[in-house]
Amino acid sequence: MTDQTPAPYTGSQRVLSGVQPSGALHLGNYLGALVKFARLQHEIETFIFVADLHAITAWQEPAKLADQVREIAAAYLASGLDPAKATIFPQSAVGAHAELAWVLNCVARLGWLDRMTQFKEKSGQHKERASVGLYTYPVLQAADILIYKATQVPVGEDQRQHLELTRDIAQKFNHDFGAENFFPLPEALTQGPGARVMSLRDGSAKMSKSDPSDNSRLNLLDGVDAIAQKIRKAKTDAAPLPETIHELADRPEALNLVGIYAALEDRTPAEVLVEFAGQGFGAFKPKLADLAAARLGPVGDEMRRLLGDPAEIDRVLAAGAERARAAAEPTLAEVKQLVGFWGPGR
Ligand code: AQP
Repeated sequence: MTDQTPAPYTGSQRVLSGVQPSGALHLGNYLGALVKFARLQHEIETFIFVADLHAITAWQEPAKLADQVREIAAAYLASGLDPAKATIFPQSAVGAHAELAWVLNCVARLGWLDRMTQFKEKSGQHKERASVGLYTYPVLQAADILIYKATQVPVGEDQRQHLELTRDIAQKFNHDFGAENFFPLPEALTQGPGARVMSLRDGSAKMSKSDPSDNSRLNLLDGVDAIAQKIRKAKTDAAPLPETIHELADRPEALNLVGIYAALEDRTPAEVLVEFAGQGFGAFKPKLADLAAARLGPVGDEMRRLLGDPAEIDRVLAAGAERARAAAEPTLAEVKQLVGFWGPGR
């Protein structure tokens, strides 16, 4: 082992992830994130937060934000997260995230942040009007992960670059403060079906909460009729489905619908094509609509039931916040010591 290769991290394995309360949750969030959270909680200690600090990097109506947080919590629970297994909490209820983020802001380099493509996409043509928070968002994300010394981060493909940045920040912190292996270098768990669900209106854009067209996404709270209608209206082409995936390379909308079908059935797109090769979208879309309604309908129903009892959601979030604070505070105390901040007797 050379000086450049730190010894492997030997601390416990932990999962950390979150979703922003910035709009209606959709199929991409469900397949790219929520389904993975529910699976991982049975395997590894799991922390799942509602990313309200991230949400305010864009304007959020103050009178609605707390309910938006409850809605994400309801989606977590309806997707199978169990508060007895996973720690579920609002990010803003654990101050250590923001405190560590400040320290990591002083570790991360401007040049690293300048390369983040999500900032470029989200700030659009007028980046000087974007909030400073939107720019440093990936550093807060690094703090979210590292405050729990999380080793695995289940996210959609769009977050891969931010995870790379987290690794760079962790490595630089460990190096600068002479604390080899203090922070683990977390891994992005992006693999699996549904890692990148695309818009139903444009196969080259990801399905997103902030897309102005509601027809571009299947929301978890859409009823069965809305799901069927959106799939009926989804952009496609006139050609029948081919036998192999590589024949879909220049048909992004068709590829997306086949990918969604596969992810919802936990099959590969190739297996789906074996079943549907030669058939047109007139035959494929009703099957997809039935499948999507069967998978998402019960999640939406359960969310509605949970949202009818906000006090119960609040109890889950408050208990989770207490557990999360207890897990985060020792790391923050160690960070302060490593950085050399004042403390009694230090
Ligand atoms: N289209 C997608 N396909 C697969 N995974 C996706 N995720 C988001 N969109 C897709 C994953 O969902 C998790 C939570 O995302 P987020 O809400 O924290 O932020 P985001 O990635 O910015 O999600 P949106 O829907 O695109 O929101 P807006 O429009 O507000 O930016 C993440 O793991 C993400 O990868």
